[in-house]
Amino acid sequence: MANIILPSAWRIAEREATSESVYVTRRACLGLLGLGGLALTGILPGCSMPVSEEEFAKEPRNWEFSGADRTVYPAKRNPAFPLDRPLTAEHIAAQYNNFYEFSEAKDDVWRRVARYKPRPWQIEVKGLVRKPMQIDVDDLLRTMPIEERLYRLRCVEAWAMAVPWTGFPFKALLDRVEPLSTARYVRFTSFHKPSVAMGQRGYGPWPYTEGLTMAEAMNELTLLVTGIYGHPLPKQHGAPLRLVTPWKYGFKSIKSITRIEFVHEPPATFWNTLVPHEYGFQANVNPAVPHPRWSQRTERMIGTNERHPTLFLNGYKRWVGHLYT
Ligand SMILES: Nc1nc2c(c(=O)[nH]1)N[C@H]1C(S)=C(S)[C@@H](COP(=O)(O)O)O[C@H]1N2
Ligand SMILES: [Mo]
Repeated sequence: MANIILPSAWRIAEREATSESVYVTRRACLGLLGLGGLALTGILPGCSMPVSEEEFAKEPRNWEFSGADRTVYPAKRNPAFPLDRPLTAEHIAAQYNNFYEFSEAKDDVWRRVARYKPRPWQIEVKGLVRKPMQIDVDDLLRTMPIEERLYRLRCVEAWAMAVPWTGFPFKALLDRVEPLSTARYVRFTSFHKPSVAMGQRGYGPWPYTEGLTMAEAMNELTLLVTGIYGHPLPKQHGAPLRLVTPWKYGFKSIKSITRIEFVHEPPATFWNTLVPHEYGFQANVNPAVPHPRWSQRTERMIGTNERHPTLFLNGYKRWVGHLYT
């Protein structure tokens, strides 16, 4: 695909990673500084500051309680996952999102999801399982062991946040569908609706897909997330159901899941298909392995811009280290 990139934006992109893909690096957002590349649409998007907590509270909410989850939130916090840093402010996390179905910029996803409807929502679980199922997300919620966990999330672009997710361990779903011994990978598929998700009218192997090995999927850390900050997920965070694998780069944590399949062969995934030399299938957080265009040694916390050294496996070695020896 032809692409026009301003050299100045590129130099900044190398200093402070800005976008997952060479195909989509058209703008860089550095604090107050806005440098836009030329979008293919011909629009030069601005680089806006997040609105304040007070102003944000006046905006229409991007989440609502369903009948089922009225009783779920706030869920009891599981204390097994301590944080080494303060939580990111809710209004900051809610205004800085990677969700390419809606925008290539992070600062306007929360506005562009307006017409997206996360309910009613069916989830299909199939493939190499004894008990395949198709279930409404609210029926799933009603029967799963819902809890809150504090996790760090590290984007491959070298920014990070720390948030309270609400959800249930992937393992609980696995126990219900009973995978066959021939299942070696799990393939996740996001929604596909170009009429509301403008990004899906452009390039990309839509819908967004991701994958895990069975061992990764079964790990205690692997969470299917339905809420954040003690309430249901706002649309920009991937309502009504997303994956969170905190030891892997954020792009593995696929949003708005419609299908979960148990398969024998490694599944093709969105970023690995688009830019295979930059985004591997495994995508474990590792300060010693630089991205081809930037270092991964440190990360910037969104909201505070505080710098932290990147932790091996994002600090979750205790839980998942044994998977990779
Ligand atoms: N369907 C879908 N899931 C996705 C993405 C996406 O573009 N589409 N972006 C990923 C990336 S790159 C990151 S860093 C996280 C960001 O999650 P957040 O916006 O809730 O912080 O979502 C991941 N899940
Ligand atoms: Mo990301």
